[in-house]
Amino acid sequence: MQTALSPHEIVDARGEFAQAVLTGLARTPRSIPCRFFYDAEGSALFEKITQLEEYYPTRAETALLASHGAEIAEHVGGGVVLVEFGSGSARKTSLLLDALDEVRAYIPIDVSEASLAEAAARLKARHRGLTILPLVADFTKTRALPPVSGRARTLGYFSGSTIGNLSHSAACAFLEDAAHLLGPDSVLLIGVDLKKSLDILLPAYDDASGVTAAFNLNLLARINRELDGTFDLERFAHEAIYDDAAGRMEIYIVSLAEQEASVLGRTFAFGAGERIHTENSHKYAVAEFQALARGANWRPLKACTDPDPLFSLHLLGL
Ligand code: SAH
Ligand code: AVI
Repeated sequence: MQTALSPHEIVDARGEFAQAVLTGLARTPRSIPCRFFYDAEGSALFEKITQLEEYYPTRAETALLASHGAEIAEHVGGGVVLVEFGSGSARKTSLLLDALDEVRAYIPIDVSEASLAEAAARLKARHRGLTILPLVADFTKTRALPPVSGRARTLGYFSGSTIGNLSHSAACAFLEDAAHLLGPDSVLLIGVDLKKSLDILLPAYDDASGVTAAFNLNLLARINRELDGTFDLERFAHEAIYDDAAGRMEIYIVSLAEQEASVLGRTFAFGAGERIHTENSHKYAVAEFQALARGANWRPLKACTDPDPLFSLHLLGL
């Protein structure tokens, strides 16, 4: 198993982060792509989010996998290669691995090298004999998978409603690319968060103990650590709002005062109340997501939701 980045890749990754931050802070309105949340610290904070009382998606998807795993496995058949996009801690994946009959190989794809290494070690111990081929990569740009000997059907798994962090057009492009990556006859299982009341949504993205705020503000801390940033974290705050027309949660970092901060020697001025947009989290009704999938040439095979309903699991075929 090889997950360590080469020195060149480390320079490239830092260069990509630097470029995204410098261009994102220079544009109006300011924004930085949410995939940069996930350094080792950000991945650990996301893990804490998944355990919060207010953050229902992880609990709801886990319950759906526990109750529908056998049915999903029956649909998919035995001997598959399992490819997971944005695998993170891959805790839910164990439920899928338990349900599936004979998994030829498991290929987790994630930008967080720390998450991949930790998850691979845990799954290796928990699922003896499982071949794990981790890929440190951006799942929107992955065009080839590590080779697995012999022909096998591929099952893609995109959990946690991470697809909701993409715009509708980026989600559609992702689904089209995934069809090519996974190959003919593949199936795709996607966890998708549902539209719901603000009483539930807002606390899920602005919890009482401030873990989501720390997760969001870690982006500034990461800039300070990796890009010689001078952000004073005490003078910025977390903001989470729901945009009804767009059907999404929007996450911002708000400047609490008129101030300046520099990144790699470049200085940026912030007015009091000025925001940096750091994340969108789109919510989809079941039929809305099925229409998006059809638009990307995937056929909805099955969809299930929990009784509340809070969350959905979609099985798509080609
Ligand atoms: N699937 C897990 C983790 C969700 S958090 C769960 O449901 O709990 C989102 C994960 O996707 C993180 O591990 C993050 O590092 C990864 N990620 C985000 N954007 C990515 C991208 N563009 N390419 C690859 N991984 C990405
Ligand atoms: C990973 N992703 C699906 C999470 C979400 O719910 O959009 C990230 C997150 N942002 C704030 N809390 C959780």
